[in-house]
Amino acid sequence: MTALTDSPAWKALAAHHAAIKDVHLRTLFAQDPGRAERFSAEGAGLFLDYSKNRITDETLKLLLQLADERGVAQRRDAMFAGEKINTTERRAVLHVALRAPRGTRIEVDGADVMPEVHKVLDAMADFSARVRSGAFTGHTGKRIRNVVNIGIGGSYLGPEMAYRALRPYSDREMTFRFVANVDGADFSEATHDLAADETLFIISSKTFTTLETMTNAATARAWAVEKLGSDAAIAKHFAAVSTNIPAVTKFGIDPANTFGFWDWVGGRYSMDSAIGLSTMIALGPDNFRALLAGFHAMDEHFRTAPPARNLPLLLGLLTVWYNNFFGAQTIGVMPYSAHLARFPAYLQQLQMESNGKHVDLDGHVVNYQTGPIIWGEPGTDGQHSFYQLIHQGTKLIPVDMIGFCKPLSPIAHQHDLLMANLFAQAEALAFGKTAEELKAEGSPDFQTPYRVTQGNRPTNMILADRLDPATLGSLVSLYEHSVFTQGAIWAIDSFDQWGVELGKVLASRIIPELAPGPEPALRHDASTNALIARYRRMRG
Ligand code: G6Q
Repeated sequence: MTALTDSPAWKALAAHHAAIKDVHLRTLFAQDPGRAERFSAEGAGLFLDYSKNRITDETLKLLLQLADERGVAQRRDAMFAGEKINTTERRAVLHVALRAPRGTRIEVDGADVMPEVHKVLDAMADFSARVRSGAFTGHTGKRIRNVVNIGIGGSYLGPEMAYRALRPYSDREMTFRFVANVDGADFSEATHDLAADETLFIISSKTFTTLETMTNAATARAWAVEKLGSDAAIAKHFAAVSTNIPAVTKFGIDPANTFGFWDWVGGRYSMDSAIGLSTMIALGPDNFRALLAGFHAMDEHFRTAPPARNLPLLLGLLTVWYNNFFGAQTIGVMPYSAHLARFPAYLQQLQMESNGKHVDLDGHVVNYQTGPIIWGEPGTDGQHSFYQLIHQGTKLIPVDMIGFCKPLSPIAHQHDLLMANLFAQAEALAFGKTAEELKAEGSPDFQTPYRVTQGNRPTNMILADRLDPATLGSLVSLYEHSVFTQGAIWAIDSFDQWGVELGKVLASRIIPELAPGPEPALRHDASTNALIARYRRMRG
């Protein structure tokens, strides 16, 4: 394949960018009142208005041509067919199988994976139902009222995000906590008010070797045994989710409480696998299946919708447009929903671990920018903090805004205020306020330069009916496939994460050097040596 920057569409986009980079959204809207209708698309319960982007019909045509030239559709079909598109790990990438309905056939190495997927889902449903009904009891015969998920990264961010997002659908009689950090404070804070005889720990770890999770799992075991007075309590207070069943068995967790998944599920793509066990216990099996159905609806949309109306494809291509042609380094994601407080953090891993790569699939260092930095906070909170920089700073920050037409909260009258702010921010970012407008409004002259808001700041507006399980599934899948689209354009492996390995290796070298006793000979750089020595001194 031609190098990305030499491809005809890329070159045409570069020339096109030079021609339209200074054109204001005010001009684009004035010249083309039909653009709001034309630059919007709908699918799997989500509506996307992308008209407030710095694009024309020509931009869209060239971006779609780029997707075509780079074989995005072929790579997508290879993923859905179970081909080993994660080439650096020689693995299939099949999170789409986790939410495919019964009866679908998806093969990896000639074997249909779907019967196993549904077997695990059924086992999770049975276990969840027993925990929720009180049929599953703890060591002293009491029902389980607290669930603590112990896991980190992909084995944490999804479950926590989903629980917070869908709390109104959860069993309010139960408490759900999430422990990720190896900082003992995380475990202490999560458990300080919990009764051990009513608490279930779910150890969520694909590998069952991760330092943080194994350390917290050992702490949880000691906590439970100490409070319940017997090793036998482990069988009644621990469940596990892993691909490494021998390690789970060695830890002492009852095989009946153990749920598997497969190497073709990447950690950051695993919230809809058994890693979602805490989600299923919180919401109940039916709501979890609705979540999966939402994921699947967007998968089908991505697989079958025509390119010009394909939401994940469009979102991915717009990211490439700003990242590579406008030089935007970051993208803000602002959900106008307090329930989606952890959604930006979830997307941060999804996007940055997937597309933070500097080598292409052929092993060559790339000569173009890859994955942007993702960050965000719920609106309206962010408006009273960092939005100033987006409105009037010197950096271009494209923003995705997410809103829901119906509230989840019973305090429904506040919802119009929330939505008014959502629409107002997108309007202000796009159109700003000119000196003339300020003057006409009577703004004092001396303030005018400071009050001018340039506008021309792009946004995508994603609207849905209501934040329910299916909508959350669809929303996550939208971003998964947007990330996929970007990775396919940049010809990188979006499914490995070699960059996180080095730090892990170095930490394991330093751990024994911090052990109590005489200071060992340190052979790091001068800075690291001095920091270790200072820590040992100050720790006492
Ligand atoms: C995700 C990453 C990473 C992983 C954690 C936890 O794609 O691989 O975030 O999920 O390191 O790993 P385990 O589930 O194996 O404990």
